[in-house]
Amino acid sequence: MRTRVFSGMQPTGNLHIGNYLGALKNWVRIQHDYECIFCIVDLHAVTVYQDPAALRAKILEIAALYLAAGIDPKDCSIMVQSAVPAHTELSWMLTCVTPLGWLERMTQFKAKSAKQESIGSGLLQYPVLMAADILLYQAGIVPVGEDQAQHLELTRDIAQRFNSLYGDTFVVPNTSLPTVAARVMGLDDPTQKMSKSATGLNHAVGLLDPPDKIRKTIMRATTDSNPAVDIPNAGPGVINLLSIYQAFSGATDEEIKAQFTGLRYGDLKKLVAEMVITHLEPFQQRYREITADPAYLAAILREGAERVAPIANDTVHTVKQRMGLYT
Ligand code: ATP
Ligand code: LTN
Repeated sequence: MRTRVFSGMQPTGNLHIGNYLGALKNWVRIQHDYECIFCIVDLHAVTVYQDPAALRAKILEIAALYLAAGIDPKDCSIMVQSAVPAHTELSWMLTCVTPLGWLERMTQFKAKSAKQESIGSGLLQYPVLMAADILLYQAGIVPVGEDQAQHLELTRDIAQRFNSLYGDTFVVPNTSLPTVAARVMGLDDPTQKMSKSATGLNHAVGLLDPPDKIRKTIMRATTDSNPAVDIPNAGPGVINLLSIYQAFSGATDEEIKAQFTGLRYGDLKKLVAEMVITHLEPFQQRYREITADPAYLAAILREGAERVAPIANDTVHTVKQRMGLYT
């Protein structure tokens, strides 16, 4: 049996090049080597309030973006989390083996709860639901960006704790991070992770941004007070631009050093902008084609859910038996 891969994205905000380089690009790279499930995690999205009509539209947008990036629905399952009720069911069982202290320590919880006036308890439970997503399918590999590494460690801890309490039940998954651009930083502030919930005008390059907007955002990116690229002494803004270029181009560290050392920042930004635009143009073309056929998209999501539901239901059944629940 091929090792199973599971990963997902929240249908919130606009997907950006951080989501692409940190996660989506790697999904496409490994999709034929493993049995892959790529999820749109709408139940995670509602841990903070979402406008219902906007959420419904976003779910389809994310599915179309997965396909536009090159995910092959013949070989991979693309599915919406809430279409498979086993996610919520397993989440409860895992909640009961997860100490509160483990959840309160999560940096994403601390950061997101600091921004809200009133915190829904779903925000605290968020990583348990994520563990359920992964453990439900006995996934061995989870390709994500670096910001999710702590949640993956927690998933491993929850799996191990369940296994030691109730007997070997779950595969303990491994995290797979990209070697370049595992954490793309905000272009307006390279000390902050590029994030779809950030509001700054020049913060992110959206995957659906038109070329002019991409050029503008990158040309305005924060650098440092040096005039030109000097790699060992470059500040975080310059390093960020170089790694965006490297991840899109596939160049080695040596090639990047040779190409960019001594280049003025204005010229560096022009090259980065053109590299990003060259990659996003065909992607955006495919996106337009896919969204022109909503029935096709709906069929893919239905097939995805139908394909994975038996695996998920099987795991829930085993977990119930192990815990002594009524089956
Ligand atoms: P939000 O800011 O709304 O929490 P996000 O931009 O972090 O959203 P998610 O849906 O949480 O996006 O993440 C989807 C995937 O993209 C995850 O695998 C995550 O690790 C990855 N990712 C998100 N931001 C970045 C980034 N700046 N650099 C690299 N990978 C990222
Ligand atoms: N929390 C993740 C999204 C997510 C996920 C998952 C990623 C939910 N369930 C399971 C990998 C595996 C995020 O990127 N914010």
